[in-house]
Amino acid sequence: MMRVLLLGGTTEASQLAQALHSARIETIFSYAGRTNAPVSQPVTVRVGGFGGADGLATYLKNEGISHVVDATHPFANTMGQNAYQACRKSGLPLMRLARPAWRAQAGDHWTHVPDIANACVALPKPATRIFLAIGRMHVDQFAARPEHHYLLRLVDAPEEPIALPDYHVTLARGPFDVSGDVALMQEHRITHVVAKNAGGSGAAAKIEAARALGLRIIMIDRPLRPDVAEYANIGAVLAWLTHSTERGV
Ligand code: 3Y8
Ligand code: NAP
Repeated sequence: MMRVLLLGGTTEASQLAQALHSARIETIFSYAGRTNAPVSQPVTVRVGGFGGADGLATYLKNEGISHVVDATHPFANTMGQNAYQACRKSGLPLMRLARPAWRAQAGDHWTHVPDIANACVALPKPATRIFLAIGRMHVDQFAARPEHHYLLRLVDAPEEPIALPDYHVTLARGPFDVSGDVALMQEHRITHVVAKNAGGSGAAAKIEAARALGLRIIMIDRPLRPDVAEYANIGAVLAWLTHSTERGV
């Protein structure tokens, strides 16, 4: 009897939940609980951490999970590592639904950095106006560069004060569109964009908008993920699930 744990929090995870529901495959959709009111799903939803890899292994056993799909964001690195450890310990099949990374095109002005701290260092010298579209968690690191004006796009209004002297918050939940992001960057006279290489369509609008406006992008490359079977599309995941069940995994 197939019972899937879908580790979600991305556009593709929500699309997969829809497909699993239509295929009548019993699924539990899991959110970390990072936002106040996450998008609703057509399957059972659970919210909150598991308590590390061991907590997840216990959850898998208690809930009789047969398959785990890691459809979390490419930067949700701890969740990815925990899922790998827990499934290996429990002997359960794990696969990752991951969208290909974005690639610079001719004419783009990208500076690649390995992490947020290096993104701070890569900011230009003269004071200018930066679009920080990397969520709430990492904003305070940019206090190291107080000379700039920052446009912050957040999902929820910040509860604690932002540690930057000069910023503007815009509240929005993606997926975003190019014309909206072009207008936003023109309105705020943005010269540079800081982005994570999330891939996929939900966060791509700002990349295409920056391209259209000829802006520089400081692109944070993805962290390495464990060596797990990885698919880029929903169909492949459904085939993997039904195939691995036929194989009696
Ligand atoms: C809680 C679930 C769906 C999912 C939509 C995708 C697209 C919109 C683009 C920008 C970039 C950013 C951020 C972003 C995008 C999708 C997808 C994606 C980027 C929600 C969601 C949860 C989160 C958590 C949130 C993080 C933050 C990151 C904002 C729901 C809306 C910047 C990543 O305030 C916080 O603490 C926010 C935290 C983790 C990154 C960070 O490090 O701060 N996502 N985003 C998930 C959970 O609880 O498990 O609330 O509905 C999901 C989506 N966010 O169903 O359509 O698929 O990527 N999310 C980044 O890519 O850089 C915004 O503004 O251009
Ligand atoms: P993270 O750093 O990898 O995870 C930190 C902890 O959050 C994990 O150890 C786990 O807690 C819990 N967690 C993460 N994802 C979870 C899930 N789907 N279900 C249950 N618990 C989860 O993750 P993050 O970067 O904070 O991202 C949190 C969520 O936001 C993820 O679902 C991710 O897909 C989504 N998201 C993230 C980004 C991003 O830029 N990071 C962008 C879009 C969406 P325990 O150790 O207690 O189990």
